[in-house]
Amino acid sequence: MSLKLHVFPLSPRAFKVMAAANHLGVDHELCFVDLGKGGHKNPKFLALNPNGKMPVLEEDGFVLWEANAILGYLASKKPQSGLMPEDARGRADVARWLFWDMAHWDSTCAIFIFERMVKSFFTKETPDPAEIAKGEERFHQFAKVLDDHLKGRKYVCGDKLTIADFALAAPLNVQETAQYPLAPYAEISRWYASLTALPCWRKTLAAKVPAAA
Ligand SMILES: N[C@@H](CCC(=O)N[C@@H](CS)C(=O)NCC(=O)O)C(=O)O
Repeated sequence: MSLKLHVFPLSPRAFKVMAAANHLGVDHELCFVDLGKGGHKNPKFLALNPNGKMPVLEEDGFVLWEANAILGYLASKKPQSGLMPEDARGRADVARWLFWDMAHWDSTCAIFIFERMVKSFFTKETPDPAEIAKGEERFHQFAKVLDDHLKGRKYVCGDKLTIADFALAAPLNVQETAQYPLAPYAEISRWYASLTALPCWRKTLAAKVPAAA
């Protein structure tokens, strides 16, 4: 198969690209990057992404890293899907939320994921209360923006599902363990529940971890 996704599937950043590929019906092969065993630090992987981070897309010599860029590339393969709108304002709206994700949301969720999941998974360290406090302050700042925005909208960019939904909702898959302070944000919970009903979401959550590449 010519399109490969190099992923550590437990990560929301991997999930978003895997789920979008499944939703779009883009044929792909999953290549397991074992972060626990330094699979992102070996020369073969660093030749794909010198940042030493997954996910990475590889297709016939074309290599793309940054999950949200990968989302855009996958959507461009199936324009009829509407995951990336065709009009300029629609595209700008999606871009806005992808940039917002990278500027604010992803890194805020990552604090909880690192403190409450990565540490216990890899180093058995306990969460740092100062980091959690910083995460909570930032989470309330940005979750309120997203929650207010979702009022009256089915999806982040309106009535239609777009890659912005995949980008922003993926970290919520691990909400039970990450324990984001989500309780006040009913619109986010309503929107996230609608995404978990998508067949691609369920299929991707159930995906088995592939063998190491
Ligand atoms: N902005 C990048 C972040 C990628 C990233 O940080 N991936 C993490 C896992 S979620 C990783 O590979 N970390 C390995 C490391 O930093 O050592 C994206 O969205 O693709």
